[in-house]
Amino acid sequence: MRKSALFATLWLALASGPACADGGYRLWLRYGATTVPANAVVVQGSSPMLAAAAAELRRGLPVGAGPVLLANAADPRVAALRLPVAGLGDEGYLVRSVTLDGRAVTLVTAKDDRGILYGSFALLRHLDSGGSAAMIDLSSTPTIKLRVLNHWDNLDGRVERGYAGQSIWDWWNLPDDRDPRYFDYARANASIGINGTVLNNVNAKAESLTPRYIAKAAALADMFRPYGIKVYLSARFSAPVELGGLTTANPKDPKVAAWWRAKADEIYREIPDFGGFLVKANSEGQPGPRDYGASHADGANMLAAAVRPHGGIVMWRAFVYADTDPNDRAKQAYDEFKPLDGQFADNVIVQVKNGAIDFQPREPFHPLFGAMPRTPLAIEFQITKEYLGFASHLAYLAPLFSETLDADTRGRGKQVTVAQVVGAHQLSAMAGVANIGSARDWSGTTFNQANWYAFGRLAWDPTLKPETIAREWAAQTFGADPRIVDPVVQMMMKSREAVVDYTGPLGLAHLMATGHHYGPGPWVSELKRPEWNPVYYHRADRGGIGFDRTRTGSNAVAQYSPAIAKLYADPRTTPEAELLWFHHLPWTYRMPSGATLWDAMVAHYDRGVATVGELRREWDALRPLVDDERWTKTAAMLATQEREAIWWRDASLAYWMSLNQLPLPAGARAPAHDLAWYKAQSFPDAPGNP
Ligand code: GCW
Repeated sequence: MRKSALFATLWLALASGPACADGGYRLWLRYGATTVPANAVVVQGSSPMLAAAAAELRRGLPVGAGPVLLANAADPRVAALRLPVAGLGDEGYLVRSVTLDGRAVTLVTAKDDRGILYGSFALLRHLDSGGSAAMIDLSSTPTIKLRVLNHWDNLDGRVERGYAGQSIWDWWNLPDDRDPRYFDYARANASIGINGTVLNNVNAKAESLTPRYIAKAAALADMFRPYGIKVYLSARFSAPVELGGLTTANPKDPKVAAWWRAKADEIYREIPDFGGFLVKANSEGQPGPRDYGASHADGANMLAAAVRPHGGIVMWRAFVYADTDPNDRAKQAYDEFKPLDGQFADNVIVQVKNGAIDFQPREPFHPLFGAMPRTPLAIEFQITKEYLGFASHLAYLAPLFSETLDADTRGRGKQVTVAQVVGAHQLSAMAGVANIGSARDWSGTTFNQANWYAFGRLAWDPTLKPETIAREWAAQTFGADPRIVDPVVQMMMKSREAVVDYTGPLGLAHLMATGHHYGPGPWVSELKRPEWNPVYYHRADRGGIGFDRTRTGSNAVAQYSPAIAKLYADPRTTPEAELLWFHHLPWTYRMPSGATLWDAMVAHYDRGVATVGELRREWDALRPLVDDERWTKTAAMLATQEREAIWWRDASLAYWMSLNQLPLPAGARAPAHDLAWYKAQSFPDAPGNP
């Protein structure tokens, strides 16, 4: 048996099976019970970060592995090896099997301690996902500089759109209680390259900027620092009024700017490496510069000036839309921000959601990507699944993330992907709305952990393939045995498309029930703001369905580059998956397959439900290979998902049929209840509601 195969077998025996059951607490870092001797890991130099890297290797290296040497690329012994380290950038690493002083060692090297930390985790990932312990040669530098989690955690412990328990931040008992869970949080994030975390909700309370809360944030920052993770805070724009007693928060008022400068100085005294502020302004009732007739750039630049002396940044969200604006909601952020291109200070990054509406199961890429060449744009994804079944549906999100990152912003011929737009500036960032909570397994089920994992991996390298990420996650999470990895990867890879199929196929979006966004509500039409109603988005009636965003409608297509706008302008050249996002079409419209639009829609709903049935059967077959706790919880979630997929299908079809008066295609099952029954369902206590 090869040495690596022996490791893998031993590893499997230790890492899987009921003896090691932990309810998923250890995430993908499921090291064996036996650790290598301390001298199997040698560190050249000393710093808290190097110590963290070495401790992780001692915790995680398979028995018999080593020796591993952690050393800076400038170390004379490393330099003498003439390794290809010149191309390594900040945080980049090289991990190589080398011979030093006649001895075989695994060298983890980099130009900075962060690189050594990430290289150590890369080595563990390599070994845990079945990689050989011999002839190791791993090297990578991240393309995106800031890889940041956004916690929508409120100070009272509730998490907006959180489905995995309460906030992991025990605000009340911080800063005294330094829960070991914070340390495991930092390890997990470092293992996938996440280097920043915004601790509080973008719907922010001014209190998070009071001395009491700054001290709490400082305690977390202290714990995260050895793992390379900076702390950021969401800032409420009106804080100078609420906390400072000023009569205005007008960014053009010198007293306001002075208040923020003093506040920034105060924060940096407690947290010297504080990352900066994240701001949701003039959006969904939040205060902002527009309240004073000032622009988003005025607001962002004023805050940026406050953190600039300390090296901080401002992440300013472009998620704005207003009921006073009669324009298509999908156009509003572009209309507001595009004219500001070039007006932002150089320590401001404008944070743009992946799509123009709101984290739907599928959206075309946001037209701002590619439209603001002089402004760094961060991309914001939602890791928590507000619109994809909360924590109880299996939806592996890497295909969704990659679909946007790989999208070409210019159209054929001159390819510039969204990922390239995001990576084009010195300041580059990818943000993910966290799905982490106090649940024992952090994310609500084991498979949700994969979305946290995939976010980090793609933020590090947006060109990684979703399947590659699924494979390495599955191997680390369940053991590197193809009998489990292959079927798990297969389940993951089809799961998101299934959710699209049973919630809103062919480019439909925003069809969910009110407030909590749980379950179907395509009929909802009575909410105060027009764009909060699903009927606003699907525009279905007797004759047809879909939102006309071409020249005859809102002309949102014109916000894309000419080549792309041209494709989207015609239903025949619009990708089928985005058809009804851009076009209002008759129910009888002929699809390329020859089927009518209506029949094709029903087929999608049916395929979605059928795929969830497959997921259940595939998971059932894996029972002997997964510990009871994780298997049982996932099986229960998949049963919920199947029930709810049927609910989504049936409720949606019952509603569409009430409009189009068309029969179901031959062989399609009638909805289980009438429309009135679906409309009467109510879930005031659904989790995650703000
Ligand atoms: O997705 C929507 C959510 C809100 C959220 C908002 C945002 C934090 O329904 O709960 O508020 O987006 O991104 O600001």
